[in-house]
Amino acid sequence: MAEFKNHIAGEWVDSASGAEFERHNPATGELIGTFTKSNQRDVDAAVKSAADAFKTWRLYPAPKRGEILYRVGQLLMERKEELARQMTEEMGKVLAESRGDVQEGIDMTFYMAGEGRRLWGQTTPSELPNKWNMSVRKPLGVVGMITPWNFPTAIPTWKMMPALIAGNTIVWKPASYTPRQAVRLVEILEEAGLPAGVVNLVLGGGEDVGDALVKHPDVALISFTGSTETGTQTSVEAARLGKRVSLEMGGKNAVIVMDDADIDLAVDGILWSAFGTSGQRCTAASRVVAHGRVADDLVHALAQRASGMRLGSGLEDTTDVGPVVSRSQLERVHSYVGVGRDEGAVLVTGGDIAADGALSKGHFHQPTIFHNVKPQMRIAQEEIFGPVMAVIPVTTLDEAIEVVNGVQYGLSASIFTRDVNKAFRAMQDIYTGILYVNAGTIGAEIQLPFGGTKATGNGHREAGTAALDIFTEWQSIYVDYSGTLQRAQIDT
Ligand code: UN1
Repeated sequence: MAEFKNHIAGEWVDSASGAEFERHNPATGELIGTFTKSNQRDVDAAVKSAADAFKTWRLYPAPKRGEILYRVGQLLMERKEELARQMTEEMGKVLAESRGDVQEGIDMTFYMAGEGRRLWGQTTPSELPNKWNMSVRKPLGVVGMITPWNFPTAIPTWKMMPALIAGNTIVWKPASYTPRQAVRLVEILEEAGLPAGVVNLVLGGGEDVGDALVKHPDVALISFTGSTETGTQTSVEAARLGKRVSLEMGGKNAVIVMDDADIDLAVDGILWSAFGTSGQRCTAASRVVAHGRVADDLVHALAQRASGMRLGSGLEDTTDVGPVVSRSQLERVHSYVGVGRDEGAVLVTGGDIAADGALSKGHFHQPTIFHNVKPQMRIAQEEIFGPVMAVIPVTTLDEAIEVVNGVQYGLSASIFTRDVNKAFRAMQDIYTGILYVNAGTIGAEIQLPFGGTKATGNGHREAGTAALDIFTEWQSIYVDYSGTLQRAQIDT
């Protein structure tokens, strides 16, 4: 029997097939645990449980739903350190960043708990006498959540908390690289008093579980974070069933460094954005668009610092960069070094898989920087999702903005400049969902909308109150208390 199980209708249960999968620590190869491996039958049971729970949860007063979420936030706070350590063991990022991930989950949980006492609609005047007009937010029903491994606590809370506060119920398929962290969050929900069946957890792979969830006719909405390829497929499948889909997908985020920038600050911001989480954030900076007058000096400073970064287990205080999540991801990341070389970019630091001593047990890649990259090269166009960065020299701000916008994605971008006019030009002309001035591309806060343009998303935004637009439908209500038939647009 698997150590970690599904959670359906308030019970921890093995999958219908009894199959299992394992997860290993990406830094050491040690076994994290055995997990039940689900298929369509488990999804069917979980959707049924969520649909049953919806009948009562939707009528539970929203402030009371909020009280449960406050308790969830409290438990997350109490267990922050333990959760962060387990996260680092499971997916590799350094401990300080895992703490940040849990903190982001705490912030989102408290933020949405507060929405339980708002969830505002509108009241408007009516064009007719003795008539009342208002709009209210309604839940959709059963929400299917498909979440990634790079933010195993934060991203699930971005979806779960707004969905719950609005009165939806959930079937959740977490990434199969981070199932333990998902189990931990569901344990906390249960402890906080969330009624049985309101959140159901189904562990397993995308082909078995994700696909069944997307195709299930009783799932009203799919909220997905992952690759553009899978997201697009999800959208096509869901369209056939007329279900709502919210997608957060790839990025190819760029930092502009102008010739008037504070270069030391830019170096700090770029390294943090490119190599934090081993480059495995959707918001990671994988392109630096540098003004020609400062490009060489900037690259020199970046290379010097990057080559001194220490690889290792994220649990060690001395580690700057942890492993990437898996062997296949390591191979994929490394293949881009070959691509960059073949395209004629100049490799200035890194470029290799790191396997000295204890590193041989894990999936480590050196922080890697290419210089003199052309905007159309594959390493400047495709999402690598690892510690590989491309520096593209340009001569003007116009050219820099054109390069930033010249990719299929549009999540995050940043500009380092001391010239307020250039900063405002960038804010006006860069077409991304998130933009930073004099900071890197990562570190979005939970109270503003999160998401991107073009192939990064499909128009929805998570976080902030914008998230409520994903997880609710508007109902417009007209109450006529005149006692006579009043005809709108006719009797006015
Ligand atoms: C992600 O990589 O998918 O803005 C999320 C950031 C974090 C969230 C990243 N707050 O970098």
